[in-house]
Amino acid sequence: MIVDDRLMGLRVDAERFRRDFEALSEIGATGDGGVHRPALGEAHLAAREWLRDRIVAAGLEFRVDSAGNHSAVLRCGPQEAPRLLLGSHLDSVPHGGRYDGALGVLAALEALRVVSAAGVSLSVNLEAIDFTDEEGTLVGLLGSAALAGILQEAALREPRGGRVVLEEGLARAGLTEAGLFQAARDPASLAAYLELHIEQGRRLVDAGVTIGVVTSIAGINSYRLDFVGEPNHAGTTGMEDRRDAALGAASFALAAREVVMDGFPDCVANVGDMRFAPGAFNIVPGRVELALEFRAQDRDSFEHLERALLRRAEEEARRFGLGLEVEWLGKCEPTPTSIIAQRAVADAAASLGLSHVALPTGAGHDAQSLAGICPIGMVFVPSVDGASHSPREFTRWEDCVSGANVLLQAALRMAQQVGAGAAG
Ligand code: HGY
Ligand code: MN
Ligand code: MN
Repeated sequence: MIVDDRLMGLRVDAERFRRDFEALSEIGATGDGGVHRPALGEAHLAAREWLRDRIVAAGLEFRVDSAGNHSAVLRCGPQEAPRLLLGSHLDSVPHGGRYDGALGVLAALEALRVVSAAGVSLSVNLEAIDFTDEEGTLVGLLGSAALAGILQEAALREPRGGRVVLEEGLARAGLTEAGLFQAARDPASLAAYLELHIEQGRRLVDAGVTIGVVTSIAGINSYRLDFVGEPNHAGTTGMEDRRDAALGAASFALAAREVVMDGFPDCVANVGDMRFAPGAFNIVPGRVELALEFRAQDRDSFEHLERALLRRAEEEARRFGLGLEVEWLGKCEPTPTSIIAQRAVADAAASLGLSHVALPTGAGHDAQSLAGICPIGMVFVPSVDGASHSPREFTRWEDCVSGANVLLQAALRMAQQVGAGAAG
């Protein structure tokens, strides 16, 4: 992939990029190096306001769609040319890290500023985007699914974060459920989507490699499992007479790990929350609501693991004389990235003299939503210790700058592909 010399020489302004990153990391900061910016909460909305100010200050066109996705647009191509999207998400998990999502949004903004300042013309227009609720505080991949036109009504009926949190968040942000379904883009208007993200694992750091060329993104499936027993007096009910919902939930959490370790070595399962009801020291739990999520890189394992886990939940409930209520909360399928995007990322890394390796990711990303309507690609940079979704999340700044330069150079290669009519 030859990119003309002027474009080959473009680099991000590392100091400006760093100033943005440090300023953004202060919004929702938890004081221990992390951030707490759950989607459409006060801190997240403040981060979006800050982003809007940076977009306007850069002289870029600011846009918000009816799913709340915030964008900067640079019209560096013909009026009717498709948009090449670069982006990620500003929302975080509760008490998460300051790199997850934020790094990709700021690198996208920086890429547009560099191309704008260079005054170059491309065969595409560029858009830097911050997607709403990537993390699933509300639904998960909400803004990107809305933009891709794949958001399902069912996903809003029993969202992962619960109806109340969703309704409050939409109201706080001035969004409506109906509006979510009006954010879909015409696939012909999108040239491709590229995202810079921290790896959130330890493959790159263990291998001493700077850039990850993402080949596939894990499928994620979520269920709420309610183990139903009988509340009773914790002091006067004999141990044999109890229908203790906690026993079923606890034994299932252990069993889920066993199912994966024994039969699905490339998959993961997580019991991320358990809510006890009535929930008091002196009451035998009558009900335990358990949050189950599991992930796989291929559809076959994804389907078999789902059946194996649900079957085991039934067995553990029966074992303790409990009922089981199963609520499916939605999924996104295992998603390969586009070969042309992988090539553009690898070529960009090589042109910058950066070590790089192809790898799958166990984390979910907005790119999954867009895979059905345009070519998608992801650039990873190393996570020290593999830590993420935690204040311990850390990536060396020089790796952040390298990743942003790879994103920029990969975008220029993809733009050229579109111009040559190859990125179909
Ligand atoms: O959960 C994930 O994999 C992503 O960080 N949203
Ligand atoms: Mn993320
Ligand atoms: Mn995340």
